[in-house]
Amino acid sequence: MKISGTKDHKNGRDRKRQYRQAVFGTAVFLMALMLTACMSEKREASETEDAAQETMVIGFSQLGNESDWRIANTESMEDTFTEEAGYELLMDDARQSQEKQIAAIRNFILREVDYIVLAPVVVSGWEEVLAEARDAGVPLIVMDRRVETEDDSLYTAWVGSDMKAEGERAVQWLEEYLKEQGREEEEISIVHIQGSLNSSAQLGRTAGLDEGLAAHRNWKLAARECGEFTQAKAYEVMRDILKVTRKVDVVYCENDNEAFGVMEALDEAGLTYGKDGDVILISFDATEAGLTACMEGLINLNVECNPLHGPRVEKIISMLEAGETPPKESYVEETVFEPEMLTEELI
Ligand code: GYE
Repeated sequence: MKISGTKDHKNGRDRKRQYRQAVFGTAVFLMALMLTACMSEKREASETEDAAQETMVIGFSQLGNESDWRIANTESMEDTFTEEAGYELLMDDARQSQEKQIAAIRNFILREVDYIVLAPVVVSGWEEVLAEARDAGVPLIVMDRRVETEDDSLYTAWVGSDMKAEGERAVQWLEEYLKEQGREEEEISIVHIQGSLNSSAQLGRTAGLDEGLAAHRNWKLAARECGEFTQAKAYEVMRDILKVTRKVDVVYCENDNEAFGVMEALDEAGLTYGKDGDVILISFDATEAGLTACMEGLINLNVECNPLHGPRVEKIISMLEAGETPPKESYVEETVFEPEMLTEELI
């Protein structure tokens, strides 16, 4: 199977290389005329040229900085694509704006980077700019969240988590947990704090819960609000929900930062939560802070979502450089955590 962009990209890189070589060759010729005696300078220039050719330039459009997960994800990219490893990482923080991400991709194309890595803020609206990257011959790797396109030749590969499976794991756990407590017939009032709307993380985790709601007639959706994956926004929406109802059996938070915001609001309202509390708290990500809260019994279930994609992206790039075809989609294996499973060493 032909990998989109790869061949053109190789041609593009070859052209760039030929161009550089031509420029370099002319420079060396002139130098030789002017400084025929100065052989050492020529040698130095040649070494510099070799080093320049070896550096691979990666344009990385990161969607923002909203959560602990995101920070860990950015750090993983920075730790992988280092100068010592032969890379120049050009990172652009789009601050949750798709427009900014599109502008960043266009800028990377203009700068003739070798690869583009995109962590997309939303699933839709990418066709045009992805086609521009493909037509320019720059391979584009989608990381973490997904893009929805009919034409999957618009990107080279994707690596990330199965967010719907994460939601399903949470729902399955809740089902079993309620059964253990003899509450399978009881009316269960669920508050749902969603992540940033139209992101594949939100869509997948929401779809998982929706399936659970459809399958259990006694599960009732008491409220559904967007917490934007942040502690501050989740606190705000949860505080407002608690002004309307205090009958809350479960809060389904789509990430750890939201869970912390929800805890603040529950604390203020005098409601208890977690292992020994009244409200069952479910969260996603399993960041260090999230797992610690889970170990302490404040979060009943933390569904893992692994942010350390740097080495995975690098593996895809290495395969492309070697002329191999990386898998179009790579899913990361993940699990779930309950308080009893966690120790400080594990975290
Ligand atoms: O769960 C959330 C982050 O896309 C999986 O984005 C990622 C999500 C993650 O901000 O914390």
